Amino acid sequence: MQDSTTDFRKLWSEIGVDLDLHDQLMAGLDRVFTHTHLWQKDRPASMSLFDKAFHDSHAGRVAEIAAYRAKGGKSVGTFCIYVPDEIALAAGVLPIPLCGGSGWAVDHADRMFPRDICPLVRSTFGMSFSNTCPYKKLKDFAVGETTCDAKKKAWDLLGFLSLEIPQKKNIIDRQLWLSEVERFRGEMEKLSGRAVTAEALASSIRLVNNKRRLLQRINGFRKLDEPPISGLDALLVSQAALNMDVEAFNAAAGVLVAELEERASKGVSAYSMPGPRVLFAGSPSPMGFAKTHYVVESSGLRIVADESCTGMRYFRDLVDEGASSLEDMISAIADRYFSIDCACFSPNMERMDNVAALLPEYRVQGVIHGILQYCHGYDIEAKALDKVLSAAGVPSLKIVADYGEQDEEQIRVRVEAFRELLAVGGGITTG
Ligand code: BJ8
Repeated sequence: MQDSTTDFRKLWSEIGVDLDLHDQLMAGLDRVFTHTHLWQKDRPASMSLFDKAFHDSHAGRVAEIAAYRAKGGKSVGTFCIYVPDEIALAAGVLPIPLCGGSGWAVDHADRMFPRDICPLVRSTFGMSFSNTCPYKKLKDFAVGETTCDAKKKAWDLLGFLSLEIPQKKNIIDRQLWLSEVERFRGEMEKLSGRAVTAEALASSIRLVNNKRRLLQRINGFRKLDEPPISGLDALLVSQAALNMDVEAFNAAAGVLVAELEERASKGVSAYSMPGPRVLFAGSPSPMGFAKTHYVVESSGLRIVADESCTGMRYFRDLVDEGASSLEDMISAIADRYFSIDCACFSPNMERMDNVAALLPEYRVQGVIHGILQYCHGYDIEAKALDKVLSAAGVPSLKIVADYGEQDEEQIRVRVEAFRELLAVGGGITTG
């Protein structure tokens, strides 16, 4: 243990990490993880693989990427699930999702960014500015995107490439998006010096599709009366899916699927108490942030589905594997990513339809709008979603949260009142 810890310190130091501040960051992440996840009884044994992935995100995974680069490989930092991993992988470039989930890092963004922007952006850049992000010097390139204002203005300041995500879904928007996907391919080829071939792209499409299929299977178990995996653990799996090497993730997810099958066949539940079934809808919860899930589930509700980018929005749709030419594969990738229903779209009717379909599928009794503070897209869109929910007789509760822990008990009071409302079959919205 001592040796491997020492090795990581050497590596962190070589890649410019501030060791003292990084120790503070890691202590904070460990403490929060223990608080939010390890109170649960009856977790699947194979969740230890994902607990390890959480801790490895600043250690083993960093060493893997450093080793890849030492052999001449390249990597690209990304901040959104619109960036097509399949293309980067086919060019031999490792994508590294860099969205921050650490509350500790948030204040470190203040020297460049205003305070009234979302904690995801502040945490990401707080880690970078404090030199506690081990990926800062391990990335050869960074690609942002024009989703929300906070992000697109950040890329301007930092000089990152920014993919233009259309804000509407008309034919002209799809054409624009296809040209942006092509531009991304060109950038990845330039970075690696390797052309994307049809063979390499077909293989990366299958690999990433398999990851999404495994996530679909894992989350499918949450439809059961007694889900064998909690919402908190399903979130951790989705967070790990974004950080781990794809093949390593698929192997770990396969082990978890086998265990969940067995637990399901024996009726083993992840929950020790009965509780209402709720859907979590809204902003993403990057690795390190699980406050809202923690408060909701430790208050006796069961999150049976996540409609977010750390949930279904990431794995619901696959790339069509039927194409054989490179051009058709790129087009299939553009289509798949264009179907993402982020709140940056206007109007965003696909999201309304997708949520409406989830209600009967997961037998949802209530919806938690999980909104990150200052995430105006999801915050305002909660109103439109509430119309859909009210038509279906499903009540909702909106929780706007930052990454701090100080408001947990205030949130708990509101969640417990919502649980009582669901217990008596109430049908009002408590935004
Ligand atoms: S596709 S949700 S990953 S943009 S939380 S930075 S939206 S203010 S992360 Fe996102 Fe892509 Fe959309 Fe998904 Fe802005 Fe909101 Fe902050 Fe956000």
